[in-house]
Amino acid sequence: MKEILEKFGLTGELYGGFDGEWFGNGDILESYSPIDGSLIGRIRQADGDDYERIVKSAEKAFEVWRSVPAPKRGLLIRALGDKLREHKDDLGALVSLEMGKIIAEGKGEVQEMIDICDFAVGLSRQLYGLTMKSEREEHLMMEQWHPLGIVGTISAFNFPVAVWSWNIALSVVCGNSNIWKPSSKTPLTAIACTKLAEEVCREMDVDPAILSLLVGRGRDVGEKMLLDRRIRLISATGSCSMGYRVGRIVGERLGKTILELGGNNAIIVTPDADMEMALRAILFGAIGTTGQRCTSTRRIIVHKSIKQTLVDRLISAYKQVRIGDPLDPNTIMGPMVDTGAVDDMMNAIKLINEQGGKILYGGDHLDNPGGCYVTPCIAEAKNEMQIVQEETFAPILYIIEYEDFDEALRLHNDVRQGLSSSIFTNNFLEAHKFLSEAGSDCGIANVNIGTSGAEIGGAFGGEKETGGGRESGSDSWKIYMRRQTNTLNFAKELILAQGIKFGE
Ligand code: UN1
Repeated sequence: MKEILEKFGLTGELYGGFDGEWFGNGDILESYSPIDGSLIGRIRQADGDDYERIVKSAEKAFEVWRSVPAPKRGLLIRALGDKLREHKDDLGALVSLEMGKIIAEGKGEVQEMIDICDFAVGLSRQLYGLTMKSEREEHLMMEQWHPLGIVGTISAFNFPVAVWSWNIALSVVCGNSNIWKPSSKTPLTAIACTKLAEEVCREMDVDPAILSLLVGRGRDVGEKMLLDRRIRLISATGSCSMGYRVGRIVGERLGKTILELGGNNAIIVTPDADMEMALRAILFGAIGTTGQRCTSTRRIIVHKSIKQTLVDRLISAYKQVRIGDPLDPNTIMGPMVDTGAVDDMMNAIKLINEQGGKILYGGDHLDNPGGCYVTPCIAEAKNEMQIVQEETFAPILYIIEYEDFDEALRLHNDVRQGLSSSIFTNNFLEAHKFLSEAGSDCGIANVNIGTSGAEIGGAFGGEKETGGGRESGSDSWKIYMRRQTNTLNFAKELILAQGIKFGE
């Protein structure tokens, strides 16, 4: 453990503020590893005055950065991608150490960072606008995409490094300055990433304030970010209740938002499914990251005729899950992020029983050091149960049965969230219906692939209470820029649109 921390210089008292220099005048934040509950870091957080300093530095850096040609901005992200390649294993291990996901997933998360960097480098030469035919003679219409200003990223503990990269890799090539407020549960991984970004900026002679860091209390600095008109876009990942607040406060000042909120993701398993493949996908979706992905599989909507077989096979697979130290490559499921998360899971299990559900497997709190280990849970449930309607950020999987396909689709969409979804079927008609406008209402809909583990090339995000934001691939970059429509007159007279004659 010590070794990993030393590799990133994360020893002694650290500072949570960065604008080219490291500083902080707020309270101390302590970081504990969920592996055994040990203290792994002490950080002097940024306070309200520090916040002001960071915003001023970001504003100054933006004035220079916005005029650097985009393909040159791309070179910085190429160098960041290379730096991440070099540190993939160490950073992956640090993610495991601080938030508890297994090392394979920790490294996978860093790989997502590398992938989005590659994507953004190509993008830096493709920030295209359109040209339009003008209705007036000798006129040209076109649109340009300009940098926005300062972008704030508020990230959650579960993807403590990748969410930052999905935002900043695009935002930096789009020409913006960035301020990152990470989860208070994962400050060390944020400091490590910012140090790597600092090195890259220095090597390339770029003001590191374009990648500033703000480790601080939500009610001090987080609140200020939301209210601050100088922050043009807030990209926030977290719970739906957090998203309602962010959306309301930023919306009141007509700022832009990307909201990546809760999911309640289901897999429909039909009688025509490849059972083997479905089982593997369910296992990864429900247990991966100890059920703490926003894309985790929470509901299985299974046809009555195959329900018992699926449940029996799932239970025997769950029995094989090796639970323990996430840094041990043999472990399949690590701890939950903290004891508060375990309490939430135990409370949900109580509610499942009270609301008429039935625990079929697991859901126990294990007596390991640190107190963050549980057994994954399978429960028989009804879709309309209150607890099923909520996102419990834990490895709890609800089994819900259906009789006809339309009922399966209705149950599938009958939740307030709309992030990810999937169907396992080899029936062409069912697969297409699922992807049609009358099918899944989620931002992500898959066939014969689980709900989690999306590639960076697609736009990532969801509908309804998931918030409607999109980040990562496709044309998600557009929200990090402002669109300008230009009309150029090369006629020798002034011609008004709509054929208006004025004062002639
Ligand atoms: C999240 O849980 O916040 O699709 C993001 C996935 C990952 C991203 C998860 N690529 O599971």
